[in-house]
Amino acid sequence: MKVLDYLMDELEKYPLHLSLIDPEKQSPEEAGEIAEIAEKVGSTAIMVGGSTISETRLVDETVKEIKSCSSLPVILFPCGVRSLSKYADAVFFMSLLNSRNPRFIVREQAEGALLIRDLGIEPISMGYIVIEPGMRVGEVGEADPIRRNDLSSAVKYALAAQYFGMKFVYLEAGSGAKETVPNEMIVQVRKNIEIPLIVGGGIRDPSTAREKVMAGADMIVTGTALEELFFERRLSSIVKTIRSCKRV
Ligand code: 1GP
Repeated sequence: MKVLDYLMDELEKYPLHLSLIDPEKQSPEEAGEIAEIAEKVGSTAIMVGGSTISETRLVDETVKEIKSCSSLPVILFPCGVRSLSKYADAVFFMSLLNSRNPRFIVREQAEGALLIRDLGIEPISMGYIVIEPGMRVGEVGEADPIRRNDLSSAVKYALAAQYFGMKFVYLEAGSGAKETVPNEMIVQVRKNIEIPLIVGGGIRDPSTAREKVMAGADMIVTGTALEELFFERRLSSIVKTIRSCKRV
């Protein structure tokens, strides 16, 4: 089954949680252990990526270890061609729509397109929109982050993603952000698009995750929360909370 079909089927049942693992933040073996726990507590897929990956080998080793410890699909969340691993099931083929640099909108993607085809990784098209504060990904991706009160720009970019035929929209506040994507922004974007909405950046507890889902997020990404010691109980409670929310 294609990963996109799997995600869409799961979305029919409840809002989803995706676990983001940055290969540069732990050893491949530790990444495998995190993935095993993520699967145990009900996360739907493992995303692998980070803003500064320079070594494909590290991504390969991390993905291989994750695959050996968990049966969840591994979806690459690439910052560029070097983040592509032949061992992954799929790749978010993403365009950083509010970047100032064409490299992050389409050029790096063009560089990777043949490789993705030849390696047989499933591309899943996604519009990626960076919201203030944007953090490291906002800097590296040369984004003009959307201001937290600029709801109409968020809606315009999200609708543009839909009109481009992208499968998902991702509103990203940046990894480790103190301020998450504003709930009202999620409400407005949800009201104006028909494709699933992913929200991430700074979500580390069940009540924040619940707010985002109640505002209209279909999928919640957490990364930093998985890097903490003894994260299992907290992750389990985040995932349970997300799954128990009634969709808007
Ligand atoms: C970053 O949105 C993700 O791309 C996850 O952010 O690390 O803050 O969970 P956190």
